[in-house]
Amino acid sequence: MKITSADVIVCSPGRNYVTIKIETDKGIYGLGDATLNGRELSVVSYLRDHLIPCILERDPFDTEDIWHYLYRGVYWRRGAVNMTAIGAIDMALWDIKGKALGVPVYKLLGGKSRERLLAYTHAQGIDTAETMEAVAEKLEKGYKAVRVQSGVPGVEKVYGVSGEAGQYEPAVKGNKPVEETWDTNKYLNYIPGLFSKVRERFGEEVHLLHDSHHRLTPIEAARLGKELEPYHLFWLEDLIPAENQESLKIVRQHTTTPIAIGEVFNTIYDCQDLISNGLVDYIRMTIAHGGGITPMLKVASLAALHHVKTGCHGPSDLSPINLAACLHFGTAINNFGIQEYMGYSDATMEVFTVGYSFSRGYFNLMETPGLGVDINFKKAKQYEYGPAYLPVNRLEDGTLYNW
Ligand code: GCO
Ligand code: MG
Repeated sequence: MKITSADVIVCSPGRNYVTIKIETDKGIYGLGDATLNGRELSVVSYLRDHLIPCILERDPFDTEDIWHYLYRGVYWRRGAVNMTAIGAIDMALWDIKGKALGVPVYKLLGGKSRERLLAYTHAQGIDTAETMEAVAEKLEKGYKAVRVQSGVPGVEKVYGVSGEAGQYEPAVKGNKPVEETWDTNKYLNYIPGLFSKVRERFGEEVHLLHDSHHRLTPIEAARLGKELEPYHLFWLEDLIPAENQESLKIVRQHTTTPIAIGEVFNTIYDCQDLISNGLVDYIRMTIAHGGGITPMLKVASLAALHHVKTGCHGPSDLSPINLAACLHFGTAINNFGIQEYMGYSDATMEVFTVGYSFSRGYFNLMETPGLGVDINFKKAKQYEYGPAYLPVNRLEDGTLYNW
């Protein structure tokens, strides 16, 4: 079998998505998600101008060699744009392999390690009262795990809280980022009270998660972890920015609240110290941004050695193709932890058809060959791309901060 051509589709059904379609001489094609929120077109150009020409004529079954060819071939290793592009190709090649053999991709990765996959969703509100209602609504829908985010009184806009009712979407269409504001002190004073009320009302059984979105210093993160201990969180996510990983030791020394990190990582080298030094409990890398299924199997193996489980990033700013790839991966590995799931807009689901189902807090994979996802080109064309940016964040005195 040979790769004969490939193209990149950019569409915006509710939000921007980038998809690669790789064709073969056997009439089988594979799909991969190449979406990098806020920097979409850089991946499009990288794929079209540089990577696609390198994979023509290759046998799509040679995923290991093709991955190394692209990873080492660039010379300038790692980086989000590079690894998202490589990840999309790798995903599409596994899709082709599954379709060619008539089996779902998970069967090629290790087979079935579980019948269904636990997912967590988001609940958010402008304050505790609204957030509690959002949690109640998700529990009524059957979710077993909920990420709880709330606005903080006195802080104008907080990460994870939508301006209007409905789904949280941080990327705003326009030609430059919107600016948000932040106050750590107000946040730290507010969040423990929120979780106390949520536990009191909803009991111990529901898994609760929270995302600090890279906004704390190590000692502030330690305080939050410690103060949240009585509420037994499933995880606290991205407490501190991930560049200075040594500093997670301070957090670890002070709290038993489980820690999740890694949605912005793109290679095993970004997480190897955190994992091997026992500084995280869940690794958040995802298939699209982590360079594909091929390297993520290695991340999962490393994590398994150190009692770390997976918790793949699965926001609605990655397409259902990435979600499907995560589900095949999560079905096949032993140390699957949980899968993020925000749901998708109706427009998105007009464009993509999926081979998974979701019910009462769990995903079930269908036995469709390959990744089990498809894209409707005619529909996709109706939703035109427009530039969108993630926000930047400033402290109340105007200092630029982490978003
Ligand atoms: C999450 C993430 C997202 C990111 C978004 C950026 O935990 O789901 O933090 O909300 O902010 O994916 O594009
Ligand atoms: Mg996050």
